[in-house]
Amino acid sequence: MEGKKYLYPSDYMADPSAHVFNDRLYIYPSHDWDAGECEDDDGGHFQMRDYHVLSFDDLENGQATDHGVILDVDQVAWAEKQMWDSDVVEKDGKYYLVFSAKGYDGVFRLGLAVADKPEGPFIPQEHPIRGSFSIDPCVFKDEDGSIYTYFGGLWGGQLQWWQPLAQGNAPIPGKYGDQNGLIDLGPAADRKTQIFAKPDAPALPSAVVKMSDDMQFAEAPRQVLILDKNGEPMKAGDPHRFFEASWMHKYKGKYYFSYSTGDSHFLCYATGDNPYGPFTYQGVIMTPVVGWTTHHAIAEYKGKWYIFHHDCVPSNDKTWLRSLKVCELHYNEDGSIQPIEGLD
Ligand code: FUB
Repeated sequence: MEGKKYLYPSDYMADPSAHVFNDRLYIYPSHDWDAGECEDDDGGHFQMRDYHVLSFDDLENGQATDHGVILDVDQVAWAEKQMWDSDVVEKDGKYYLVFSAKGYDGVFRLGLAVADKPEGPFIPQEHPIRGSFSIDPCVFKDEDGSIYTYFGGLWGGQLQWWQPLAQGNAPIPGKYGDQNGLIDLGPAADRKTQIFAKPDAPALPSAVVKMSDDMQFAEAPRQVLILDKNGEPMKAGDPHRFFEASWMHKYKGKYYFSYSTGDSHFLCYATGDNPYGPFTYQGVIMTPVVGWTTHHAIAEYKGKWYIFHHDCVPSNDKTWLRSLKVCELHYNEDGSIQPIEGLD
């Protein structure tokens, strides 16, 4: 594939998850629209209400098929708004959509909806996944059939409310105790210059959890530890630390955990030898794109590897109106990923 291609120019969509089901490529994006909300550091301008699914049988030369709305916020009893990133996994012939949404209590949780086909319709469960929190699920099925969900996102994604994970499920909004190496955020208007952890403290980790047969959490979520090349936990002040948008894929037996660095706008990756990690930081996959957020998925289709992501070029940099894009992903002989220029 030469260069990059916009996947669906006729609508604003973002946060792609990509999977091949029955030889067809499916993209599960967030569905952006202009809700007229002011931009803020908690993502209040991302007021998505529904999900569509797109599919392709010829990614490079063909057009996307839009299968229409597969789930609307009004169908989900527990969710009030903000249908953010989602992912889909196949298990025993059923398709499970795991999605992020904000409940009536103002807390982001992960929801579950089930379908008989990859293109839906998806029937939501009445309650969020037990013990879930924060945003941006990536549901990864390993070769032995075990399913893991990676999730979490800082700032508006509320991951900082749930540190340390071992303390149970009660959120602690507004509290950033020193014992965790965290500092108080102060008023929202000041946030741009602040971070949630002291720069030389370990970066706040995302979470991974094994799923049970009924696609609930089979265990307490574990921290996803990213180590630097010296084997030390990556620091909160490192511009390559985790922020949101987890993705997991496997290449030549290695586990590749990739993510967005949020306020420093990179897509980065770390590798490990099992699904729980720890993962060792390897480098940047994509430099910043036009638009504040960057978010991706990596999948193999018809013998080639691709990265799916979004940018805000078509909307003239309106950060809440993003467009899906794809290009090829290339590995070096040693398994490292060749970095991609985000502005191309
Ligand atoms: O789409 C809303 C949020 O923006 C996602 O959850 C993040 O990953 C970022 O792309």
